[in-house]
Amino acid sequence: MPLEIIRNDITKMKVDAIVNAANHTLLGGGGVDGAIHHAAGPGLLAECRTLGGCETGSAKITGAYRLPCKYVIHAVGPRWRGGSHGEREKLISCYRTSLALARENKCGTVAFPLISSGIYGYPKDQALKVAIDTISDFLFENEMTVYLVIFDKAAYQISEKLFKDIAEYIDDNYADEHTDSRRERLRSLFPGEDEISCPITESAEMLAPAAKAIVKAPAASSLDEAISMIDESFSEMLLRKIDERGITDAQCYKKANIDRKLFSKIRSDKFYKPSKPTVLAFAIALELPLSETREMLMKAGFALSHSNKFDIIVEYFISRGNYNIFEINEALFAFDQSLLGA
Ligand code: AR6
Repeated sequence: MPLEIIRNDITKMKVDAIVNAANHTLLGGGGVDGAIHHAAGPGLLAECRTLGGCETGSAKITGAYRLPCKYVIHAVGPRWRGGSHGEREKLISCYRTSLALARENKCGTVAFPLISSGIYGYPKDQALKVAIDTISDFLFENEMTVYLVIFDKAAYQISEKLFKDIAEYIDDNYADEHTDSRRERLRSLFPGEDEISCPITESAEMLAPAAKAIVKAPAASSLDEAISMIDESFSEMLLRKIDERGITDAQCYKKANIDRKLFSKIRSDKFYKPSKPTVLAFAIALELPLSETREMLMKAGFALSHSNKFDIIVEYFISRGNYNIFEINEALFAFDQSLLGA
């Protein structure tokens, strides 16, 4: 997945480069800077002494010594002084300069801490938004896997209002699920159909992609005939929708935060069986309304269920026409759910 938000200690990351939240002297300090120098050993400080410091908003690269990565990119974030002193521009510039350095040094994988959000006091929710927006802009133009490493859960906060709204939406929908009759649930599974022509078991939601076709299809006289009636596959629907939207494959998989290799696999295998988060990532990238999202899920053997928070959160965003995958992932992370994408 090109941008992945994970909880970890950045000094443990086995990537090509990790980014350090340094100060302008580049001679070490507290926070993640202290942890990186401690883990790398004295060789790192010796190399840093030769660099002559670094301006705020910029970055410099060194070797990684005893760390399990190849390079350390030392970025100097702004100190928060109320927000009207160019802090945002300087923070954006930190991420851009670091990513450009990583690209120049042919790094395929890079891990960032949430720069400036600790000792430098940048409000964590705003620091997170700058990080996600700037990294995702870069990934639209460049092939790289970037990890945003969150050390403490409190550092990763969606706004209180959004959290409350989603929590209410989850509550309401769990309640709906428990008062729904089985028939109503089936109706929501097959919208627009008054009668379902043959008995379906409770596990219908989990049936294979062709379930809907099989439920509706006239009886086939032979197995061959039944197989020939197979519905459009997930991969076929995806490619059709990309054409209908008039976008390129790359625009679609980048927006879905899916890596190019996985997309190629899906493209070349008509019967590729994706995971549910992958299907949803494409549905979001294609900005499908709920009905088509359900159809695409069905083709891969899944359904949007009201018995888990992951589905309800994704549904919350789609039903509001918010197709920003990074915002959705922030919310999923805040509710301890797995993220969309590969
Ligand atoms: N792995 C990942 N993230 C971490 C780790 C870790 N091991 N340790 C802390 N964080 P900070 P700043 C998170 O204070 O705000 C230094 O003294 C932490 O929770 O390290 O840019 C420098 O020399 C926070 O979210 O950096 C500068 O003087 C984020 O990393 C000054 O601090 C950044 O917190 C820079 O302050």
